[in-house]
Amino acid sequence: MIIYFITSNPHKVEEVRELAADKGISIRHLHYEYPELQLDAIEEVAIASANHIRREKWAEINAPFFIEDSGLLIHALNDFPGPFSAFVFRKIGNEGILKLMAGKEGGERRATFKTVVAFCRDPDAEPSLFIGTVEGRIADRARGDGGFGFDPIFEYEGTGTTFAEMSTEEKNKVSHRSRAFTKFLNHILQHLH
Ligand code: ITT
Repeated sequence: MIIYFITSNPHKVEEVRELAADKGISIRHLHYEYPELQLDAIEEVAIASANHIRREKWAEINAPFFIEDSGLLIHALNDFPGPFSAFVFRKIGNEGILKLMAGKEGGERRATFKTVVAFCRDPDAEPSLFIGTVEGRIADRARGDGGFGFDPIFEYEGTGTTFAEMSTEEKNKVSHRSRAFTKFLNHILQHLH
């Protein structure tokens, strides 16, 4: 069975391909920049995006597909940027986040990374969701050359290293994305493969 991953972000594809290969599932990437609505929760954005693609592009894709929406939730900022993560990253980047966190110490720097996978199996059904989170803290400064996005400022709570200081394989052992995709890929293996 062919399953399409619709995203404009090649880093996501690299991480997910490794996870899927480990389970013997092959993923086909379709590069498509869909309009992302600004809604209050990452889950709502994922559902709205999947439904938009289902309505507009099913005839073209004609196969099961998934998208995923991810975000960084900083507890001291009332879980900002959350569903606005892509916009905030584009506008102020990691340096801007570090400025917003100036003067915040210890537990005040706690943050959660979250991934919501929305899977559409057929053209008439609402998407199914698979969610993964990982806890960490916002580093005092950006560290590491790997990964993408907020990785240089997100310290994984288990080791204190940032995601950008890890290889893709190491990040995939603990990340929000790998936790969401492990649930999703197990679902595929059990029900569809
Ligand atoms: P899509 O086409 O899949 O939507 P995107 O890069 O816009 O690609 P998101 O909206 O899910 O993806 O991402 C929101 C922001 O969070 C964006 O700036 C990403 O770079 C960043 N991000 C997502 N996952 C991340 C991760 O694992 N590590 C660091 N930053 C991440």
